[in-house]
Amino acid sequence: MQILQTFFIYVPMDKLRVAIQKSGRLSEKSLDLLKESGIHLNNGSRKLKSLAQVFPLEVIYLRDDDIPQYVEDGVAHIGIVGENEYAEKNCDVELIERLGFSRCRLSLAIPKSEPYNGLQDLEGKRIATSYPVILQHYLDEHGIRAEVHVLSGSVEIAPSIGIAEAIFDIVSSGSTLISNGLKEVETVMHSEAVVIAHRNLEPGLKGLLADLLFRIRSVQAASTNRYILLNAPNERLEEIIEVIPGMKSPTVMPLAEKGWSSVHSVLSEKEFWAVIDRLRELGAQGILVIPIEKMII
Ligand code: PRT
Ligand code: ZN
Repeated sequence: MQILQTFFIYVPMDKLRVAIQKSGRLSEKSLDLLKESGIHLNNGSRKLKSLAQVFPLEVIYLRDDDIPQYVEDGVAHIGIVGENEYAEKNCDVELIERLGFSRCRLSLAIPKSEPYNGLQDLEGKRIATSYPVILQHYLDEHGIRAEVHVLSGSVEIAPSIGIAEAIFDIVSSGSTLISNGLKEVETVMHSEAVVIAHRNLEPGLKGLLADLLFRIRSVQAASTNRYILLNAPNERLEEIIEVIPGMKSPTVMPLAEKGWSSVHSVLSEKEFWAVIDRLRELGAQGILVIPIEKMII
């Protein structure tokens, strides 16, 4: 008697491993972005890692400073970090998407009372920073020789305690500089949260990354666009359509009242007020503006 044996070969499905900041300015927005992209994680309270429920993805929580190296090594396939951290660590990873949140800049600042006539004033000075690589690169590029003094935190107090004449640090609202008696003299780089990826992802992981990016872009497009509905007098319809061209072209439907149409379209947040003013000039009435949840382009 022949015994038929069936072998089940278990092939583990690829999971995209995403590194996000464990706790800090990037954490909440990074998690929100995943959530809005339909990625729900199955342990609410943050642990070292969590698994997504429907999408094959796993999140590992790390200090932001460590994320570029983990992505370069392939321990994480992608990561969400500040562009400043990506530039400072100078790891061999690919920047694949700018996310538009956690915006800040990296600037040089000196005591408010000091005169400033240009970068040459920093020649031979001590500059305190947590970003020595970006700073040194900038100084070299501009032919300035200064002493870079590396501090891991509280950089803004360096001039007042006499360990540096200038600082190079993250600035957002500028209030930290002001409250430490400093003034911003040069903006060296602008930064926002970015997605970085390992350079040699296998095809399966690349496919998952493409799916994730598609979702992220849909969320981002939705957040920067609004759905607009208005009533337009028919004699100005062509001009109104020119002002709000929409994704393909606006939807135009006749109103019950003769001589009027209802126009539906999509409007970018950037041009929002200028367009609304123009529409009112053209006789549009009953303008409604509605947030969009997802935008599949
Ligand atoms: O613990 P871990 O190492 O993970 O976190 P971290 O303490 O190194 O970083 P975190 O959470 O403070 O910041 C994470 C990222 O957020 C940074 O790398 C930036 O990309 C971005 N970001 C955006 C900022 C700020 N805005 C910001 N304002 N990071 C820091 N600041 C600090 C800055 O260091 C300075 O002390 O806020 C102060 C300046 O703010 P203003 O508003 O007073 O100008
Ligand atoms: Zn950090």
